[in-house]
Amino acid sequence: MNRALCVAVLGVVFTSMAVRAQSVEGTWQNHCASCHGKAGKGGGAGTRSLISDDLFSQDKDRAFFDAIRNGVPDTAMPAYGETMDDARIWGLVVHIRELQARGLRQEQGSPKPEGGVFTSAHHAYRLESVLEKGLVTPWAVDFLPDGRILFTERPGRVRVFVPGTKPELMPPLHGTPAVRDRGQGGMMEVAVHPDYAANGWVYLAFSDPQGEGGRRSMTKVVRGRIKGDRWTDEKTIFQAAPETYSGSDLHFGCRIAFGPSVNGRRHLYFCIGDRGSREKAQDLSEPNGKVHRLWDDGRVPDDNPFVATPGALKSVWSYGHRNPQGLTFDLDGSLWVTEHGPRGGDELNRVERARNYGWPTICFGIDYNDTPFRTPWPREGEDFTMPVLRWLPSIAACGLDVARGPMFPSWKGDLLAGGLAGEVLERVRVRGGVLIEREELIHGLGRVRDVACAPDGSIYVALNDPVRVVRLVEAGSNGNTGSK
Ligand code: HEC
Ligand SMILES: [Ca+2]
Repeated sequence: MNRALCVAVLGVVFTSMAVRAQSVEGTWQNHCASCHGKAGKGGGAGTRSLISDDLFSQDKDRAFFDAIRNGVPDTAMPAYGETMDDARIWGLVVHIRELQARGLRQEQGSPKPEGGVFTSAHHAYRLESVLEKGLVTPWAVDFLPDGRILFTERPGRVRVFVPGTKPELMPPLHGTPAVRDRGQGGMMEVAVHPDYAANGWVYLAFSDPQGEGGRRSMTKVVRGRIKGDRWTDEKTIFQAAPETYSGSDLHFGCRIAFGPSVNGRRHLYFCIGDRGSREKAQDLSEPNGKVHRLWDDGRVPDDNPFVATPGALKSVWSYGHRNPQGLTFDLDGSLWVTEHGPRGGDELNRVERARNYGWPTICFGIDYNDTPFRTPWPREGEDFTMPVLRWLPSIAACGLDVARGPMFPSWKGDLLAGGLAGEVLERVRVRGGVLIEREELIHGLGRVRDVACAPDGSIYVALNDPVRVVRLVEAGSNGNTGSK
């Protein structure tokens, strides 16, 4: 090798080593901001602003990646594929998404009511207060057919609220299971059986404490009945093996959804997060990072996908999930899950039998310390199901339901997704597995923990910080019936 070439090669090696150690933010400031601007607003060397709705789209992920890697012909945009690895190039796309989200929020603000009325693509709506006090960290909301509303509180309570009465008049049910109230754990999901009128069953999912001082825990599912102010007839539906309990207080997952009736019986689906042990999401012998499926009485269905796989847990329905905290069937019978990504890359996935959703091998996010992870697309030989929608940056997806009507008929069948850190409720329209439309319905009122469509079609939202329960009620249709 001649000296000049050797120096050139070493130069590339050193540059790429230096670039690798850098935060994504640092790379942007050193290599990109001179033309695109610190905040992505453009101006240098003929660049346009990256802050536009058009460019803030997941359809542009690949195009952005390719532009950075290969350059843009006939413009000043250089190719970085020689000096940066693919992971860093993807990290820069993630950084652009963060700049766009910030910039667009500054320009457009949050949905704002006029005279109390919010306008959106197909309906106008008002926000009505349901509860301003009386709850501590409400985690889940569901409805009894007689109009009573069930709330869980993460510290370990279930309350029954009669609309119109004072919040002080909703004492917690006696006899609900003990929980480990630490970190992300506690009393989490409550779900009323769709055939409640006939069977009276209510389901709970929570962090079940075990061991000395109850310091280890794992997601557990039980069902029981509510008689007066008592929780009775409790039966365990799912309890993981003792060795799966851990001291981690992260990623319990913890939502429940019921399948359609099969000859008078129903399947029960529930999700458990990776509990901070990411590799377990790929291990079929572990409950972590899975959507599970049982009969509603806890028995394992004979036709579950892994019943005959040696070592696999028989309840596993799908795997490779990080921390799913939204789970619902839509009106076409598809099951949907929303899950938290790391820094960037929350996902909306259509849950299909036996499929692998990729965590921790791939995801759209980067590491929390702002260093790259890898590209979000499967490589040759990897067989992962990709999300229908990814949130970049993350909203900390939590709570998912479907608009069922009769209120808001033009939203019927649309998914309603909440976000904690994003403080957002979004309406998401997917048809035939394809994302068609999305819009923010509320933003900035608090951390959205759960969303639930009431029997009358109004949409309940449980907020944390500050604690509030509100509902969206129709304020007149704008005459537009839907499909864009
Ligand atoms: C010397 C100026 C210059 C530098 C440095 C530069 N770009 Fe560009 N970039 C451009 C121009 C010019 C375009 C094409 C016009 C446009 O899209 O604004 C472009 C286009 C892009 C696009 C496509 C955007 C679109 O509108 O479709 C992306 C993404 C991009 N650049 C990212 C980066 C990143 C990341 C870096 C740093 C690693 C970088 N650029 C460095 C000038 C530059
Ligand atoms: Ca995934």
